[in-house]
Amino acid sequence: MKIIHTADLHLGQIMYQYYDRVDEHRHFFNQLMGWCEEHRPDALVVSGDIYDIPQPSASAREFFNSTFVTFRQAFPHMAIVVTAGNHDSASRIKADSSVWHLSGVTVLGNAPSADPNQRREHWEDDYIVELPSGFIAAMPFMGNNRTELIVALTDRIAQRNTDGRPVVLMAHLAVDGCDPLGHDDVGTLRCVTTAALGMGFDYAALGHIHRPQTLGHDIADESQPHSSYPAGAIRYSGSALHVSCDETYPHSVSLVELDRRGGTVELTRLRIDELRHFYTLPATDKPAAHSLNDLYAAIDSLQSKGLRGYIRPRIDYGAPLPTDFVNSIYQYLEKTGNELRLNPKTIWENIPPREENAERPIFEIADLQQMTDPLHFIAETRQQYPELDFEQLKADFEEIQNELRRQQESADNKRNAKKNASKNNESTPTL
Ligand SMILES: [Mn+2]
Repeated sequence: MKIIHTADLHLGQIMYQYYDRVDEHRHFFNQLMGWCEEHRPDALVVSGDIYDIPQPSASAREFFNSTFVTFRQAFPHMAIVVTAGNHDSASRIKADSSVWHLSGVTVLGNAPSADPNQRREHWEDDYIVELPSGFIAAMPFMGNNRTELIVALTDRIAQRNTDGRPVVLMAHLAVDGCDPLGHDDVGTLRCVTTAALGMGFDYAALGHIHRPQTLGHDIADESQPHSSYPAGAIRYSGSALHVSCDETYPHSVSLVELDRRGGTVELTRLRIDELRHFYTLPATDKPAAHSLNDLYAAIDSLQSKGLRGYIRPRIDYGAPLPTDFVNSIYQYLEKTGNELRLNPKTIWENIPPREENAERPIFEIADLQQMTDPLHFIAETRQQYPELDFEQLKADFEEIQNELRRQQESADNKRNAKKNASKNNESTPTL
């Protein structure tokens, strides 16, 4: 059984609240298309975080649809299995499942109910894709990390798998011992143990952690093109793009070959060529900019090399800058046709030492300007609230967000209904 494993697409991501990344995603899928052509896998699996936000834009949805229709048409015999991650709205993803099913693409949104009374007999089969060459257990993100449901899936496969075919498990979760470098929830990640996933799989194709890695193996191995593991390997393919500037490590897609149940796992890392990289300007081996002109000179030199990417200014704290210098940089970059893009979170160098006893703020102003999620602020300051049950608070926030979303939807529906009603009135001839 041969699969290509990727995850954490984060389609529709708007970088720094300004830049659409659709061309970067297109560049990624062009490479993925090439790898599918070259390696002819039995299945392409995408382990969660299809979109960057629960309510993706129409253009992000259109991009997903047209991309996966293209893959289906190009590779009619390749299974395609896509699951929802924590960034996705499980029910919105599920809403389109039946349409995808018609074209043989498995798209799974909701995790099974935590309440056993709500689950019908052999519910497991809804999450199992059987291929001539093997089985795929596809579990979407579960807010409650009920790993016993994962074990139920692989137990069910064990019943059906009478001829020793290999088993792939897809899930979107954090596992103990993973290296979450670059992950925005570091410190609040709820991990499951590897033991909790059971022994019923040969390869666990995980999503959620953006750094490619095989659990229990040195991260340095990621520079090798090939590795082989005994059955039961647990791996994060890593995200399709570097989702933030902290993720500058190499990204890859995992090509996995499995010979049989309990056999060996042969991994090939297919290195992704990113359309845009992250740069600090001036580079850290050079002096920080002492003026906007210094910064512009560094931008010009990057542009003259034909490089594209997101640049983060590195400026001397004492540099004389206009108060709206960030806008000036945006304007300057426009001449690159936005091939060079601004990460407005400036790195300040040579900040004068504070006086003894002076209180050091937890956040710089620039940090606060960048912060859009109140939970992020609370997470960073939680040591000041020892009584706080952060997980509860997080759940409450989610509930409020969902309620707001529902209200917005019903307001939209009412408005549209009104609009349609008045349109109909206009077209009705008056006698
Ligand atoms: Mn993700």
